[in-house]
Amino acid sequence: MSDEFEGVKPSRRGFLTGAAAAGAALGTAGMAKAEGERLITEVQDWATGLGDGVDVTPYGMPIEFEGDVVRRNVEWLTADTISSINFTPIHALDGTITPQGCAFERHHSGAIEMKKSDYRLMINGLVDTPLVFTYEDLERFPRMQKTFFLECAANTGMEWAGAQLNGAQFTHGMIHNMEYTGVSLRTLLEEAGLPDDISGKWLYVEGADASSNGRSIPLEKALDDCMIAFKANGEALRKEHGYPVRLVVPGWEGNLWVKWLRRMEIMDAPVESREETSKYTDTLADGTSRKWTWVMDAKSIVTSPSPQAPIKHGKGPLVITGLAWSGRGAITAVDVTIDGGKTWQQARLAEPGKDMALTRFYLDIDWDGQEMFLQSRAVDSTGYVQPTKGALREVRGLNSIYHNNCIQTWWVKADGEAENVEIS
Ligand SMILES: Nc1nc2c(c(=O)[nH]1)N[C@H]1C(S)=C(S)[C@@H](COP(=O)(O)O)O[C@H]1N2
Ligand SMILES: [Mo]
Repeated sequence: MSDEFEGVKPSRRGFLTGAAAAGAALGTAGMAKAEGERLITEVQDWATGLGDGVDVTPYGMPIEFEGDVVRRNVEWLTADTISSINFTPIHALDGTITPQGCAFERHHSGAIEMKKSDYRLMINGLVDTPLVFTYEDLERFPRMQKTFFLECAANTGMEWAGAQLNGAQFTHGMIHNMEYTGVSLRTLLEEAGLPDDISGKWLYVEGADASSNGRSIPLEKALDDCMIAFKANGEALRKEHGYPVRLVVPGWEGNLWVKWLRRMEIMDAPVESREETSKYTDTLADGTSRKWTWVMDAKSIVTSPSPQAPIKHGKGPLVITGLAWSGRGAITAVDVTIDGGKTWQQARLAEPGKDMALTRFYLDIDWDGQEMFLQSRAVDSTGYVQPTKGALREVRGLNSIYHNNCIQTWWVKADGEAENVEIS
């Protein structure tokens, strides 16, 4: 063994001590018993024959036993599957990156199929030179790579008037988090030549699908941190996420992240399109509405245990885990309560929070087997604290849809099953 490994290899004594300590901790929980473990002591089928060759799976799918980790619909929201939505199985995922294959989809007129060779992107309006780029043109600009969450403004929107949907996938699954590769929007807009004075200017963005999903973005935001992405999690965007090119608008509502991006026009006023007037406008408690609520405020959710991820192992060591995010910056802390908010404990962040990306949190407890009212509460780098449902309702009333970032409660019963409830 070469010298550079000496320092990192655990000494035999250290290793044994570690193993003994772990054994003791697990022993109290009644798990990890060596005695009578036939899966260890007897030779199994998979060890007597050969496995698949490397030619069997040119592109891999999850193993069949994970077949329930899939997008799901809510039937009464899905009368029409073309202008519709499905949900990410966040209750069954861990870490922070959402695989494209189970990342929720939202289409206003279905997912369209376009070849890279047919792709064109136009920049026009108040620019020096209107331009049309091919896909290959876009690949020749300096690239950037960053991870961001996309949350539909309607995520948790069914929960305003009461606890409705039984599962984190359904209450909070209109979210995904991917590592994007692409070109900064500023780079492209500068190529076309920006107006001398950008203040008060807008960028109207639209997609190539029949709905076009046109939205107006303040030019300041477009030049700040937006990007046009052609890769997600290292591979080409999937058709349903906008292949070959989508807009990435960090921290802002998903509706602005135009898929199959086709045209961007610099204007001196917003368009006030359907998607930013009759939709994506928030009704308030007094019946009036507010618009231009682009930023997704800090929010968190316990993904397990939860209604679709009940506790099956009984009392003892329990890993409570979930996700937190903020459109205004990074998550700095997540608190968890098991008694409906009487007492809070600070959860462990798996990694320090990153700006406008999902953060994974864990709280390891010794569960006494009694019912719990489980909640999580996110704090972001602006100091903002995720509000209770009651506090949010005071401002927003019961008839809102979008931007519901309230604290969620799971009632975990003594048998480990969990239910979506509200506590007053
Ligand atoms: N062209 C186009 N872009 C679109 C949409 C659409 O229907 N057409 N839906 C928007 C909405 S409302 C959301 S929440 C996100 C969803 O992105 P996803 O399908 O990748 O999850 O895309 C946005 N971009
Ligand atoms: Mo959305």
